[in-house]
Amino acid sequence: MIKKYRIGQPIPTDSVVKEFPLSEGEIPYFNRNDAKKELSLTLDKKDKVYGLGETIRGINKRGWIYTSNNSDDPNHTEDKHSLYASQNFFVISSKTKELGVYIDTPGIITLDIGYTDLNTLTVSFEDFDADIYLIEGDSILDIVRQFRDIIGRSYIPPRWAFGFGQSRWSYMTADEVIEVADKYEEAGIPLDMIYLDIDYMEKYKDFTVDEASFPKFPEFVEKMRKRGIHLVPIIDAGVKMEEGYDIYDEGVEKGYFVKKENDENLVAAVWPGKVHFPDFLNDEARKWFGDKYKILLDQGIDGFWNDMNEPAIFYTEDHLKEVFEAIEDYKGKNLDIQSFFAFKDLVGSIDNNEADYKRFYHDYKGKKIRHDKVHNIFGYNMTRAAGEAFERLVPDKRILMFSRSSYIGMHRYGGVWCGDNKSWWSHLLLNIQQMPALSMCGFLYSGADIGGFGCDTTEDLLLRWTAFGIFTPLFRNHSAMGTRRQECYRFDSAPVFKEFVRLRRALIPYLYSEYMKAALNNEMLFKPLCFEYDDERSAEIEDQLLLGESIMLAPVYKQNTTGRNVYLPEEMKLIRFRAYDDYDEEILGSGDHYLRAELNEILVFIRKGHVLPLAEPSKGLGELGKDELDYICYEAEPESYEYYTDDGETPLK
Ligand code: MIG
Repeated sequence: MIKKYRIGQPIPTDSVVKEFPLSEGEIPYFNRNDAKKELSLTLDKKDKVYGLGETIRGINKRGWIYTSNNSDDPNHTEDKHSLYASQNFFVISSKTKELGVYIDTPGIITLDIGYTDLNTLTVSFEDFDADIYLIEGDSILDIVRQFRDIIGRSYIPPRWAFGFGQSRWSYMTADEVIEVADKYEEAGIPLDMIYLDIDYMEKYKDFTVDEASFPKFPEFVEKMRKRGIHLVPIIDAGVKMEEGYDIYDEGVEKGYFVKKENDENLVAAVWPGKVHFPDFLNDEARKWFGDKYKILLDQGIDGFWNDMNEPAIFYTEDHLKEVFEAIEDYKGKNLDIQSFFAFKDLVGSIDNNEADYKRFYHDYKGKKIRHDKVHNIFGYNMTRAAGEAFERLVPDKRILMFSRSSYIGMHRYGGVWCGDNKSWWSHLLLNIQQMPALSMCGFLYSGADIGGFGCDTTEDLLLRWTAFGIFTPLFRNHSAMGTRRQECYRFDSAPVFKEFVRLRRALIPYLYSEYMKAALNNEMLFKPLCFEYDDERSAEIEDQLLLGESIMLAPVYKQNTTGRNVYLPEEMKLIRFRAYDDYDEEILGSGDHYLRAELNEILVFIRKGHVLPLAEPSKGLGELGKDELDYICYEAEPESYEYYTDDGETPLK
């Protein structure tokens, strides 16, 4: 049962698609403090808190402060409070009750979940305006189902998007892209997409292609398609200021860019140099920007990733001017220690400066609204621009779409990648822990940069991360400029990567089927063990996941280990894969096990009464009937598996 309460006058986010009558009276469960703009409740010692989508830290969110304030911060360390997303849905779970809470506000909120006081959960608001949805149900899964029902169906990608993608910031030329494809081919590792990062563009101008480095682009796209590879270009939020660049000229003329108080367009700087930001919150501007995707669709492109849409700002012209003026003041003065630090802060906080988000306005639903009040729905609306455009422009085709910044509601238009992680073992664990929270919030087509984006990867980290990545819908190896190259063919373990990616291919019928069932029935794709098993041990397992109805995963995420401890809440069948057709199996009783997993092995646990369908890798990406599959069963018959398949291409009504 869902009840909707309202505090103040919330700015709508369009995240909830069902109409609800407002419940009157006090908000149950919570203490409301208008002076402090807070809602709080007491947690029982045993209560667990799950959700919040893409954040740092573990699966149970207790013991930290999370701030919903979409941020471009490439240091995803434990001390942070915000990443790129605001997904304000969580479930409080205990033996006696389950309560789902969705706090719908586009502004900044802070969730203190047992940080200040171990047993108090406090939500504080910058503006005390929000719709609060309280969801009661029999189980966490029931609550999630109800929640997902009111926010609308998750984005459905084309089936080919379940393939394997290689990315790098950046492949600079068409020749470099061809080389990647060639090397993968030589190594026998299947590759389905190559991502184009910002350098494919002409001077970082959205929807342009650099003629010199990517000549005859449509033909190139077609040539790669014939090899089975989709090129997936990046789109950035900022539009380069350059007269004669049609998108800039049109945006200026039609007034589609965000404006300052004095009605001038905001001038910020990102990769293209000076940019204006489209006002994605304005219906007309959103439609206009969305239509621009056609420029690349017409050249054969069928997938995109939207970046820098928090929005990331290197500097604004106005703030930079202020900084330079202040520096003038410092000049010639003898800097005492206080002023030295003030000076250092001044210069160090030019990018993504909070004050800059208060300098510009949106024309949103007929009102002029300052950006910081709607900050968290900016990236969402950029991706919505694309998603709505695809429905108009290519109604018969699914388009791959995922975004860096997100808010609930965006899950209807695309997935997310988890931003600029690092080549750290701890970030492999973070990836594992983010997946179920993303599932709760409807972001099913998601994944992290495999191998790590920042820092130099190591061969063993890339192996272990790929061994987990073969299970995430978005399966992409990506890394930053200046870091060690991490394409799989560069390592002695190329033959192992080959078997891993082939195993992924073999798993696609299962992954796709489970994905589609999750999308169509509002189920979670990745679940913590305790969402299905109610023993106390399961409640504390944060490094194993259930994936779909049939399997449990226990990835290895520590360096220099050839195995790990695995907890089984019930008897299961362990499949130790070395290749899709080379594995051994073993029945394991419930309880604790230390299990060997060498660098070339992937452990999959089949639940009792369940079935894992597999395809021959060469066929995995195609539309396959039930009788074309192999099955690994544990006390079940192949027939008992509910298999979903379709053409993988036609959008669902
Ligand atoms: O400021 O386009 O998260 O995936 O490679 C960095 C370059 C901008 C951030 C994205 C990353 C991408 C990079 N971008």
